[in-house]
Amino acid sequence: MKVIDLRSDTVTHPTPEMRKAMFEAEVGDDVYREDPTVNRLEAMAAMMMGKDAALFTTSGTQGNLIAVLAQTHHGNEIIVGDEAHMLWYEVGGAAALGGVTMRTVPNDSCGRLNLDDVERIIRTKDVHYPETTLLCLENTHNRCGGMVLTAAYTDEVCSLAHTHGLKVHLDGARIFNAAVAQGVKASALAKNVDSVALCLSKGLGAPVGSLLCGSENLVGRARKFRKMLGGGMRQAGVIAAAGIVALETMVERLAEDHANAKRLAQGLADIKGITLAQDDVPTNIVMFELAPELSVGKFMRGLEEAGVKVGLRDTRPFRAVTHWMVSSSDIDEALVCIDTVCRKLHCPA
Ligand code: TLP
Repeated sequence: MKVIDLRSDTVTHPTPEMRKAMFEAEVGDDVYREDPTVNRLEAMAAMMMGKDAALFTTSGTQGNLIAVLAQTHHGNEIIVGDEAHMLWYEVGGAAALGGVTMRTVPNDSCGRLNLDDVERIIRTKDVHYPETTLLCLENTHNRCGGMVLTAAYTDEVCSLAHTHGLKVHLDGARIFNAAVAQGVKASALAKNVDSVALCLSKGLGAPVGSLLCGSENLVGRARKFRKMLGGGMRQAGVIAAAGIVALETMVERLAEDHANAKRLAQGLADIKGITLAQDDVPTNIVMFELAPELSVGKFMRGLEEAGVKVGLRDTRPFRAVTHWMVSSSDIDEALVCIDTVCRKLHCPA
C-alpha cells in the first residue's frame, strides 16, 4: 500500500544521485583527516555558512551537543528557548554530558526570544551564581511550526550576547529552509553566530549527518569532543558523498516543499474538525489541532488505515512535514483522506 509519510522530513530516502555518489565515493580514514570526500563536504559547508571550518557529525543532536561541550565548562548555565529542540528532544545531553544547566526564555510564536528577557536572565557576577556562557537559537524553529528567524534579528541577539561575553550557537537543522523561504543566503542567517549546526538528513534528503560550522579554533575543539563521543567515523566518505549531493542539488528545491506545506495548510483549514495551530506556514512544517470532541486515537488509526502518517507528540497535537518524497498530488490525496476520516468521526456509521 502506498504511504504518504508526513511525520518528518527525516524519513526521506537518499535520491538516486546520492546512492550513485555513495557507491563511487573516494574514501580514507577520516580520523587521520584523510577522507577526501569528508574533507570536501566540510569545506563546502563551511563556505556555505560563511565560517572558517566545519565538522561532519553523526546527527544534529551530536552537533548541538558538541557545540555546547566546546563552548562551555561544567557548571555553566546556557540560555535556550522554552520550545527549543535542544531542551525537548536531545535527551538532556547538555546537562548529562556537558554538566551545564539550561535556563529558558519563552519562545514567541515565531521562535524568537525577547531581547529584554534574555538580558534579564544573564547572570551577573555573584558568588552564588553559575556563569552564563552560551545562548542558543533555532532556525527554522521546529516546535514553533517551522517559523524563520531573520538575519537582522539573529544579529541583534548576537550583539547582545557578545556584549555580555556569551557565545551564540544556532541550531540550524533546517537553516536552508529558512534561507530559501526568505530568499537570502544561509550564511547571512549565521553571520554573527559563533557556531551553527546544519542537518543534511532532513529536507535535504541525505541519509545521515550534520555539520557543525565555526572558527578554526572552535572546530578544532569540536573535533576532539566528537572523538570523545565516539563520532570518529573512519571511511565516512561513503555517507559524506550523499551530503555533497544534498548541498548541491537539494537546497533550492526546498521551495517546492514550502509550497506543498502551504497547500496542505489551506486544505486542512477547510476541513471540519481541524484548526491550524499557526497563523503562517513559511516553510515545510504544519501544526494542527483536532476538535476536542473528536478522538485522537481514532483519528490516528483512521489515517494509518488510509496510508497517511502525521506526527503526534507531547502537548502539540499534530505535525505534518513536507519533503521531496511527497508531491503536490500526494498532498491532495492526504487531504481527501484526512477529510474522510474527520467526516467519519463526526458521523460514525
Ligand atoms: N528533529 C526531529 C525530531 O527529533 C523531533 C524531527 O523529526 O523534526 N534540531 C532540530 C531543530 C531538529 O528538528 C532536529 C531533529 C534536531 C536538531 C536533531 O537532529 P538529529 O535527528 O539528526 O539528531
